[in-house]
Amino acid sequence: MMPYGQGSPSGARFDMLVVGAGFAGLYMLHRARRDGLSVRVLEAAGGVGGTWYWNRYPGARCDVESLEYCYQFDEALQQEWQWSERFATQPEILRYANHVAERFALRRDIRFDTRVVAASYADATWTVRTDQGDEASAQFLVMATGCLSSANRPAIKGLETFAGPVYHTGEWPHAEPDFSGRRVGVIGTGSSAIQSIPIIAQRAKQLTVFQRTANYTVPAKNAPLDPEHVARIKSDYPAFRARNSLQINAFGSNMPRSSVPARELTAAERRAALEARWQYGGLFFLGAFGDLLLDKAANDEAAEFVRGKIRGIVRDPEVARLLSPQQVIGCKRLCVDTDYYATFNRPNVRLVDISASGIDEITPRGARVNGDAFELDALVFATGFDAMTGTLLKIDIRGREGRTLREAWRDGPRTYLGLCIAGFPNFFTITGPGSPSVLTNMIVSIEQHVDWIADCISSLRSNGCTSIEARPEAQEAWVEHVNAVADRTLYPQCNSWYVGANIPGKTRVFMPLLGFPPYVEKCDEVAARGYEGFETD
Ligand code: N01
Repeated sequence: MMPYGQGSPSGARFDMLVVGAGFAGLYMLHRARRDGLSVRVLEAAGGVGGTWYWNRYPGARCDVESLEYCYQFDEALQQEWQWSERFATQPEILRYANHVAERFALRRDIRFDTRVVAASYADATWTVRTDQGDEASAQFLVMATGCLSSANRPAIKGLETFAGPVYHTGEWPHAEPDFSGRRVGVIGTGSSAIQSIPIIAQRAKQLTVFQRTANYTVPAKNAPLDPEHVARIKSDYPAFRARNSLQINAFGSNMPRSSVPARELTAAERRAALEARWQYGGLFFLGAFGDLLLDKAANDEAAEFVRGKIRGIVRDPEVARLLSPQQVIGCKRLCVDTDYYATFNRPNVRLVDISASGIDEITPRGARVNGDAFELDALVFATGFDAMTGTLLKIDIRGREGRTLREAWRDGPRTYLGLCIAGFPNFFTITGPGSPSVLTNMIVSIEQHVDWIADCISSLRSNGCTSIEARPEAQEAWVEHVNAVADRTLYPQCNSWYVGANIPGKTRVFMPLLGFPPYVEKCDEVAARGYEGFETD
């Protein structure tokens, strides 16, 4: 049996256990240790990095700019680390995570290759069981398990008969598959597919893309970082960070969302605004109008603009038509690409529309759709994740009186502030459902949550309390608030993973909260009022 970090026997007791050593777990460990707590992190992977450890598929890259997608808790760290490109690649982000682990000597308190399978609460203590067959306990349990960490592997008839290798973008092997001379099939056209398809197309003999729903994607316009731009940002990094934290999504103060609604602009002005943002590249496209995600007419105009771009790029009109999404733009996560649409002009790439009835079956030699056979040597599932709740619900979590999280969340996730759950004392979720999380720069949201949790624990201890738990009525009011905010927008209108629509049978609830600045204000206010909405003991 492996020890829990250095010198800690199995069954050891800590002040805090953290599940996951991605960006959330790493900072939680650092901050709690700094506050004098004994902490252990349990991590299923063989290394740090979380999502950036697992998602090492070709072309994986962040869609938040690298100067923002990094920690700000340590000024020397943010000054010294050198990013090479506007949008960092997965290998570079993983190097950064490893650098942080090294720099702050975090590894000694992380146990790798250890998956938490159960956690239960009794007598102000959480006891956690792992797949290594041992246990550890702590006063506080922090789930730093990520929002997109449970791969969605759809059950397609005959899949087990396929003769070639099968990959999932979210669990990509460390040894890069060799696709040269091979006929590769990619299932799915979300962000992971849209990033990997242009690269796989260059490597494979033939690429077949199975598309259920066409997706909007805008060019990244990625480039090496300009040293003068970097120097400008770094000359006053804290002020840059402060400006970003006032943006609705906690990033992008260099190209803020317009406050002008589309209807107040002329047709030429609207077109110019969309074109400027298309040329600028990245998610900023959705900020072209103040009401782009609020007003259907404004949204339709942006959507049609992108369809026009697709028609201009893709030479075959039928392929262009199939690639043209029809849903509200932005209510599924907007994708950011390099050469995605142009890839469909390549002679070795074909698009198969499976919108009518999916893939009939996988056979040993490929896939069958509508009776047509497609021969394949390798299959790539780019089918996403059981987002936000999947990983938590796979763990047998039991709170007060043995109540399971599965029961508590039977009708969808319910939290107070996305941080705590009624019936589950001393249990925290970093970037949990009901917090801005996936609608923001995740690292900014992670730091805000970690600091809030650490401050909360310090306050409890200085008041001589041993436990804290969300009150049911505060939680209910919060769930209503999250839904009410979403209902004022166009977000709930699509079959997105934000509402759990990608997982058969999952309850439909809009899981993240829109609007970072008011959320931070609310969290600070709750703390300032002596943890309003919580019961302490
Ligand atoms: O997953 P997705 P993803 N048969 O859920 C299809 C983040 N991310 O891994 O739309 C056939 O978006 C599904 O079709 P449909 C980012 O937040 C960020 O690509 O459900 N197809 C869809 O096309 C992102 O949103 C970055 O009809 C099936 C695709 O698979 C999130 O991760 C990069 C199917 C899944 O798309 C998830 O992205 C990558 C089935 N049974 C990811 N089931 C960046 O930072 C599903 N599909 C840039």
